[in-house]
Amino acid sequence: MSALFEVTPGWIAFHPNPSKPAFTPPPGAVDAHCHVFGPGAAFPYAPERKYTPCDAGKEKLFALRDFLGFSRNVIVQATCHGADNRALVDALKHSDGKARGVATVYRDVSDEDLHNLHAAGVRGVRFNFVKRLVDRLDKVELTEIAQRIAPLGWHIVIYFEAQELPEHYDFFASLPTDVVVDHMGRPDVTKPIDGPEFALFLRLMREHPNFWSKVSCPERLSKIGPDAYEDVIPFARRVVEHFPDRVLWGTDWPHPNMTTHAPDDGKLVDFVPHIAPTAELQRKLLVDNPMRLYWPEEAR
Ligand code: 0GY
Repeated sequence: MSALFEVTPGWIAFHPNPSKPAFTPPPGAVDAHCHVFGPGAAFPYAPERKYTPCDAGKEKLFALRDFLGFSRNVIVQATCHGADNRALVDALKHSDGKARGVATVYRDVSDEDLHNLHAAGVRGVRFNFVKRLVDRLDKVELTEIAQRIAPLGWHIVIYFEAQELPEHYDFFASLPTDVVVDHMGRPDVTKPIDGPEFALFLRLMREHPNFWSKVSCPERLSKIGPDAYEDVIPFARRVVEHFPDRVLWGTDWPHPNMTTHAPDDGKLVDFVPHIAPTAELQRKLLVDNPMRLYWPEEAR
């Protein structure tokens, strides 16, 4: 509970005691999708937010990184902080260079703000199309932002649900930078993997070599039950095998808006060898690809 903010009723906090994964990530592994929430007393939640989370600060995130056997984080701005990136920047600055970030900005962002975000370690912006998370969806504004961040060498992270892809397909394809799709575009895994919905997402990836995908969030996509992800494996594995050089993976800690359970982060890490079955695929997914996108100056 934050001192200033009342957590959304029914909010499920992150797992207090995740298990140690059986799978050992390769050296230098990057958790490329996670968040920090507040703490609200220091970094207030945004007035336009759709939920108020429990506080989940940088110290806990960095401790989890070490416990799970990862080396670095990519911290993604969550909608509960709107375009106030102070909690993100604070986490980046306290990470000893082991975290980079994806911010949210609106059209009023100044060049100086962008410069400061870059200096702190931000390398991308996130555009959110999920209607339960944001009211703001102005493609003219997003186009302006895309044009302003492109010269910085940043990329765009997009979050949408599978049924929304036809509506936004042409807009996505027009984006001028690398584009990272969160959680495989949230497929409905009860539908056939060879059906039209997932085929459209695969086509986006295939026809646009600037597109990348996070093969993350089985805990949201699975319909099987707490900490069981067998129904998501074929979808994620297909993306990894078809696009091994353009996939990323992350825990999604502290797991905003889970309605059923607090995922065990150790079990999430154990999902990785099921979707990336060889050491080479694991190294690309967890090390080479995120390093190329977020730490290009160090990438092999
Ligand atoms: C995620 C998923 C969710 C939330 C956010 O920014 C956010 O609030 O990303 C969600 O509710 O599905 O990737 O963390």
